[in-house]
Amino acid sequence: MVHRAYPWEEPNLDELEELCNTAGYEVVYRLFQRRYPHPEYNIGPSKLGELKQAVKSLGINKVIFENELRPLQEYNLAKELSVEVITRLQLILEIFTQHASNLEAKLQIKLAELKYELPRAKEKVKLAKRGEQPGFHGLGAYEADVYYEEINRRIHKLSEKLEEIKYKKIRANIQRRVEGIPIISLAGYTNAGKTTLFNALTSSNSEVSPQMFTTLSTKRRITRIDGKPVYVSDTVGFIKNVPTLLISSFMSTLMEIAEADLILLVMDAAEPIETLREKLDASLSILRQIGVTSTPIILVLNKMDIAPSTNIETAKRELGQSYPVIGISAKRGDNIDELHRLISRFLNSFVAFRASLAYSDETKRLVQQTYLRGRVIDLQYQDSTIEIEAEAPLVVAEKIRRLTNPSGFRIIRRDSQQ
Ligand SMILES: Nc1nc2c(ncn2[C@@H]2O[C@H](COP(=O)(O)OP(=O)(O)O)[C@@H](O)[C@H]2O)c(=O)[nH]1
Ligand SMILES: [Mg+2]
Repeated sequence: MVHRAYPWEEPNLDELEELCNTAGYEVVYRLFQRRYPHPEYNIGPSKLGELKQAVKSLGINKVIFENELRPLQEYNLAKELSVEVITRLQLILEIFTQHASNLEAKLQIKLAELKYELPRAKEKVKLAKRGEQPGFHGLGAYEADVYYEEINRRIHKLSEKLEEIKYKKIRANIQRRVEGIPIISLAGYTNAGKTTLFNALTSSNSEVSPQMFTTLSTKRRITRIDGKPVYVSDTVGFIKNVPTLLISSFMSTLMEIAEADLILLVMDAAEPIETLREKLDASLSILRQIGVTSTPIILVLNKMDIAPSTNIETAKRELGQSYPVIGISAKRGDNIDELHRLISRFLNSFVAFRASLAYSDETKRLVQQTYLRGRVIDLQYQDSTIEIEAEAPLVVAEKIRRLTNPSGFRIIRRDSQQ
């Protein structure tokens, strides 16, 4: 990994390493340099010498730059180092690709790749004509303008296709609802322990990072919680400072979280409490952006085995009012049974409630869900609200509670097991 920073910038190699691990790479060498970008190599020539040495002696097969590189720099580096050189942006694209679970996300990622390539296309072809290098294979056979036009044409085609599939996506969603198996999504920052928890919950033994290829296994498995089938889905981690070009593909890769019946927001409780607070705020804001307005959320404070107990206590005190909070160690299996019970309570218990809901599409959907999955006792359309009395699974009732203001929701009876 390489980070060439301006004199006023701080090293960002720790974060880059987390991303490398998530993508399935093992990091064996770090290089940091403060200087203005060198026109030919980005890093300075003497640092290039050090890097070249390291690539040889450690048998490195890919070099990842924190910085964006111009095609000329990318070409020169690949030529000097004889290995592929990619940037943070391309690394993030690899992570998205591993996690893209639906057609729309896959196309969004392809689109981002092409948009990244377009302004670089002509120069890359010209460079490739000087001789093939890692990352520049085959390009030399093109004419620069032809290659550019080809990419441009594919961008337009993809954009059209993305419009088309919006409708299909809605149908797929309905199909799953009919199937009626609830989905639990694991959300949270990279490195929080989502994959470890995914494995603990589905008790499978697929590898977890930092080993290679963690993320290549299936991201959604069916398992049983309290005897009933549920889908558990290991989603792409939240990433700090996603490059603007990648926002759409990031959002659509995350979109499967919005389909969930229950979200486990996994936090690394071993981090300083300030970081925890910041990441939690950022996580909730990302969830809102992808349309999670009413889905129930359980806060899972992971790495309890190494976290200061004050962190867990503080989080429980500060957040216990708004969310169920549970401390676990996914790695050691501590409190996993507790978590099972908590999940089961959300998925399997029924509550009877009265609620007063403002008219909206979301309201309509929730009333429909209450009809499908619960029992509506009384329903009245008022001028500006729908008054509903019903019995429904806690996940549905919780959605309704989160849509109403505190005075508009009242539980009549809870824990009537079905
Ligand atoms: N000490 C400790 N480490 C953990 C725990 N859960 C996960 N880890 C480690 O944290 C790192 C990231 O875990 P991973 O599941 O890949 O995180 P993800 O990026 O959220 O999927 C790995 O090195 C795990 O072994 C835990 O409960 N305790
Ligand atoms: Mg993971």
